[in-house]
Amino acid sequence: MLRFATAGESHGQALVAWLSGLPAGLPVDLEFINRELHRRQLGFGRGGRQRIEKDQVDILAGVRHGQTIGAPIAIRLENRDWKNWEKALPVAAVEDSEGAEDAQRHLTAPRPGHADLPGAQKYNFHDARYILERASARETAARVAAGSLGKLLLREFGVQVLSHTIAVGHVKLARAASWDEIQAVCANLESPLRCVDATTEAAMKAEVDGVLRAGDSVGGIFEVVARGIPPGLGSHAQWDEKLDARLARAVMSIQAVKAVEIGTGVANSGSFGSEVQDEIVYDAARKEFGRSSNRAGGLEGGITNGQDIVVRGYLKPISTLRRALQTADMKTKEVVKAAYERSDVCVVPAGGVVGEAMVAFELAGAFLEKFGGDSLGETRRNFEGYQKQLADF
Ligand code: EPS
Repeated sequence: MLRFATAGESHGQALVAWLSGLPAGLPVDLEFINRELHRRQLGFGRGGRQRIEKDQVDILAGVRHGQTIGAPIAIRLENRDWKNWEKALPVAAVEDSEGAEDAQRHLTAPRPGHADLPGAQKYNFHDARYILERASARETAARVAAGSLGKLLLREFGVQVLSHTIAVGHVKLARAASWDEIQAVCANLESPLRCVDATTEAAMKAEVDGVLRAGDSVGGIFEVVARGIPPGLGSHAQWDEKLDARLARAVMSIQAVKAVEIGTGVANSGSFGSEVQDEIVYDAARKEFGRSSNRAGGLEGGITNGQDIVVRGYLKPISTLRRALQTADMKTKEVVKAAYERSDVCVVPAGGVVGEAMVAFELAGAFLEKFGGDSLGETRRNFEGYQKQLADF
């Protein structure tokens, strides 16, 4: 079973990821993983933190001589900012002394929309510091490292997982993006918002500029597209085996995501069946079933159908606002302005990279459930046997 978990606070020593279940013999391309980590750090609207961090994967276990060995993989990502937080968040108990309290950077004015207050209530701290440190989207760096290993497995079988921005605030891409355009926008590390359309991207940039000036923040929509996934991953047979449900959970778990859409699911709910279902076609030369459109986003009955997998994540605006909203102090219970600390104002392009990681990881898991294999060669044999079954179908 393919699994991963992360640990680490935003301003702690490091983030770590633990991953298990990849077959042995998978080549591990460190440059690829570092490029993915770099892509996550980009985007117009990020805060000052990205000038401090330079995420680079440090693999501690499970990879030797450039390949997986079937053992659990342990990954460490340094937090360069830790040196500025050592005094605030030491591991050891803090002695009572003058100034010790201030050094801990308590946060008692919870930000509406953030995990600050419910987390503090749940864990019984009258300070949101411990909560926000872990709720922080800094954690997504560890997810991208883990997801990039899922991508490396899928890459062996001709699958690519990419993303692009389809909305920032009120500005929305009004047309479909082609695969070539999505590939180009993912290859272009200079693209400020990772939108395939230059005019729309300029309007998106203006939207971010506006909120920067106003001390506000803005959300948006990213779209993840996976190409090359064979039909037959996931299952209709049981609720928790449905791959659309699993993908939705994986993307919904990303910080600030408040809605997930598969294909054009939202628009489909307001259309007639004849306008929504993708008609089935057969390509005799390739001995392949296909669809004349892909409104289902590559999933029917919770099973992949061979079309592109399309998953959209809807991000709410970041809850840290320079022009702070009203809140109630956790200690004094007085009405105050919510806390403000350095933050991003728009994370949609980075959200897309994290979305790719989560989708890739979930697809890699479903792929290994179907094809199994303790070594990559065994996985490949099983995959090829299935390819033959499909061709003979
Ligand atoms: C975040 C707040 C900011 C972001 C951070 C997520 O960090 P800081 O409080 O250190 O300025 O930059 O994201 C990252 C560090 C990252 O690498 O994505 C938050 O509160 O969620």
